Amino acid sequence: MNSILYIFLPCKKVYPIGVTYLADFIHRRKPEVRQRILDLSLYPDAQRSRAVRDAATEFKPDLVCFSWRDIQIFSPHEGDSSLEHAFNFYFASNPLKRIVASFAGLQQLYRYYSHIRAALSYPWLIAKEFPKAHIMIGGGAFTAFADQLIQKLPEGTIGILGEGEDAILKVIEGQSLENERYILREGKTIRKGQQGAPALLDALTVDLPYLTSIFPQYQEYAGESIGVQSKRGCPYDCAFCLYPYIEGKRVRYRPPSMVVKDISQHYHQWGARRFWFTDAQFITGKEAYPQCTEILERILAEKLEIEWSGYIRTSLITPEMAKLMVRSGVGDLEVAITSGSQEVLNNLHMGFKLERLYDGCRYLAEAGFKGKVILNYSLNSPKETEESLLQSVESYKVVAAILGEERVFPLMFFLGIQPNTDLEQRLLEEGYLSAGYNPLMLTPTSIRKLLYNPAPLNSFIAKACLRAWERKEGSRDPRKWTGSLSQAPKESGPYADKSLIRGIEGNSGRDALLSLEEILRSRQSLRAAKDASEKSVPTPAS
Ligand code: B12
Ligand code: SF4
Repeated sequence: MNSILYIFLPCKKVYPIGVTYLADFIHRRKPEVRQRILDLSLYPDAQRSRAVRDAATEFKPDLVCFSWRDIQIFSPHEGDSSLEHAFNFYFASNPLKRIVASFAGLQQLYRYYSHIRAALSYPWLIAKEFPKAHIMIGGGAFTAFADQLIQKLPEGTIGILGEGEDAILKVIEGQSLENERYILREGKTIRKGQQGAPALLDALTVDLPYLTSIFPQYQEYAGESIGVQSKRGCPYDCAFCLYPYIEGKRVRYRPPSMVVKDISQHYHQWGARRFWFTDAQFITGKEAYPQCTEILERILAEKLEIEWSGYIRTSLITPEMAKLMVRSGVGDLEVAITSGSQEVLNNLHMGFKLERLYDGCRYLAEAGFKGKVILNYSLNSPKETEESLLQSVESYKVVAAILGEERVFPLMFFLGIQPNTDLEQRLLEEGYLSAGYNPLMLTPTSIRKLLYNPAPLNSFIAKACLRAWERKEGSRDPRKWTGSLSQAPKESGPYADKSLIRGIEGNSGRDALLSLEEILRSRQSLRAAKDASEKSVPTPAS
């Protein structure tokens, strides 16, 4: 095989880092292979089929590699209006609101299914109109839902779970895929492979001039946050998280010099100033300190005036790391505190102590951190009680006291149940989910289950959220954004995940937590009053 066309399936605009790494890897091993990248997100819906057809006609690929990043539409967080509609539909006391929400929900369901149908139509277009081309597919969304999606793809499509470098190389060299995580449908039979030793990342660095030549749409990403991967794998076990399933538990590091070379090339050649470490976790543990430290030191030494972010375990930030982070341009951070109760955290196997998380925030504050912190709470996790909910409210107050209230934005990020996670397994065992359920099939009942917020705490958590969202509707937080948020052009939004901005702009998460506190306290006083009156009623024995 001598030519590969990579097609990044449409999603909200985000730099298609996965396909750039794949194309770069193949180019280093097989420079004679012609390659092209087509990013469908940059076309309006109606022009996408045509863009696929034109690219395939002109480029005549032997292999078409589809990259499917996102499927999720019903996001479990308040930055996405679907959560609000779902809560209104299930919990609003005003019937009119329920009706309005049901229409909005139907529209969203329609968009969700159309999005999946459209994404599937492009591999079918290739299979029908270019039958000689081989088809492969991979990416985060494909990995998450491979069992379901492979059934809907043309027969013979080679699906790859997780990283794809070695698998694509093997396909173009005509080698067996037995040691790769492939999935393939032959009629009604599904064949799967197990990955042998995962690739080491010691030689991975992007040849930017080459990439520029095969990705003519790159200019669209000039002002956007560019993804850079510094390691693969996460050793933790957080019950709801799919990342170790996608990337593996063993952490593989890229040499810091190569990571910073990537950043520096994008900085000097494309003018990029904002970067996102796409690692499942930037600081995976104490073993990662030398690599993380060297990356940040090199950013400083090369005088790269950038702003960067990524998923960071605040509990692992030391005073030295905090100083380096701030000096090298750390921007806004998203911190998954999840709960203010250590017991709830332990039950989810989160592997950190709240006290260490607070310490990390303290070190950041002492180092002069000026960004925003989005504090994700997954209220109503297993083992949640009224008391633990109050501890979550307290934990927000602690972080706000350390970093300053104007910097801390709690966000209600309910647990979304994902396939192949420990949480899914537990809920199947408990009978909350039924065996063989289809995670892509959304109905009012399944959405209610998959946005994990079970009884008995569900109704007043929903009430607190709805109360807060209602109050903030149309209103904007008067405070000016700082850090990355103020520097980006208005229409594109600064933070890499734009949907989250909606949640933090009105700081409705803070309101939701405070409303929850109010509701819980009034329940407590009602209970206390009831207990007191019961005690004061004379009984025959007294
Ligand atoms: C970093 C990250 C983000 C960052 C991105 C920042 C940036 N500027 O890039 C932020 C925080 C913004 C983000 C946001 C979201 N994300 Co995100 N994100 C990730 C994360 C952790 C890494 C993705 C990444 O870039 N990896 C590094 C690159 C190199 O890997 P890659 O792109 O996956 O490509 C490799 C393989 O997938 C494979 N591959 C890719 N394509 C192909 C094609 C072929 C043919 C083959 C063979 C292989 C192959 O090979 C590549 C190289 O090895 C993943 C989880 C994970 N650990 O993978 C989730 C993940 C991709 N995100 C996910 C989602 C849902 C989202 C959101 C939609 C969440 C939301 N509801 O708001 C948003 C919106 C994204 C958007 N389009 O704007 C889901 C997607 C699965 C799903 N349910 O659809 C994931 C898998 C997390 C999860 N829930 O499990 N995300
Ligand atoms: S939530 Fe973060 S630390 Fe936990 S397993 Fe997932 S990536 Fe790792």
